[in-house]
Amino acid sequence: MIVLKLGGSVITEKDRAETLDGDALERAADGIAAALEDGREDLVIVHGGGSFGHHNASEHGVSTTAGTRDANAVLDIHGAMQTLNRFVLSRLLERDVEAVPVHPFSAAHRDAEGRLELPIAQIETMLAEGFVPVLHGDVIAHAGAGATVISGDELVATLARALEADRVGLCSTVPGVLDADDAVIDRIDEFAAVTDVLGASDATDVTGGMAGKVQTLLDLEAEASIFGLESLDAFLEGAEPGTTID
Ligand code: IP8
Repeated sequence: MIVLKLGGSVITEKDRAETLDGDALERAADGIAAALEDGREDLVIVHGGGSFGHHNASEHGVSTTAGTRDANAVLDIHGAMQTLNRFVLSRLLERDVEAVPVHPFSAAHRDAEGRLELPIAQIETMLAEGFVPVLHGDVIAHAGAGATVISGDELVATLARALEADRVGLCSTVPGVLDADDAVIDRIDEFAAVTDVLGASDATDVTGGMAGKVQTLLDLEAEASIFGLESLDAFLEGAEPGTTID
């Protein structure tokens, strides 16, 4: 099975609040629909926030570690992510992909150590029944902190482990992890080999930085790829576009 993340910056116009990149989302939806038509492989999709969610979170001072106990703030952030999720679902449904929402706020929480607890039986049942679950970065209850942000990347890592994914794909705004000359690095199998270009990995860097993404993906059993939208079809067909991390 495959866990695929559609980066928020890929499917939205990052510089304009709550604006979809309609063309990019349609292209991604076309690729997903074509891949599922060709040969059914279980697929779980996660999307990020881009111009949805992030500005609401920062207005309310909420991050992955700083929480809120204001229900209005929670609804603001969650509502923006739900809106984006509806757009993603509708583009998939238009193409006969049996996409259904899983809203992390209603399904998951963080424990007092900040660890993500995401029950997986619901998602497994959806997959077994032929649905394509679509999760998203969100705000979730956090023991001792109110509610904090959960990034799509964290969800991807947790899902890949719990569902024993065969492959993980991060569809990003860049064609892969770039070296000092802006060339795509084909393969990364240890972090030490890329510290020069990525800088040291910071454990708190979970919402976007490439160093954090690479470190998170290196820790997974499954082989992972970071690639641009132009390579989504190739990834779904089984190729290894962009940077492969294993
Ligand atoms: O774009 C963040 O998800 P990400 C979601 O994957 C919110 O970091 C609510 C800011």
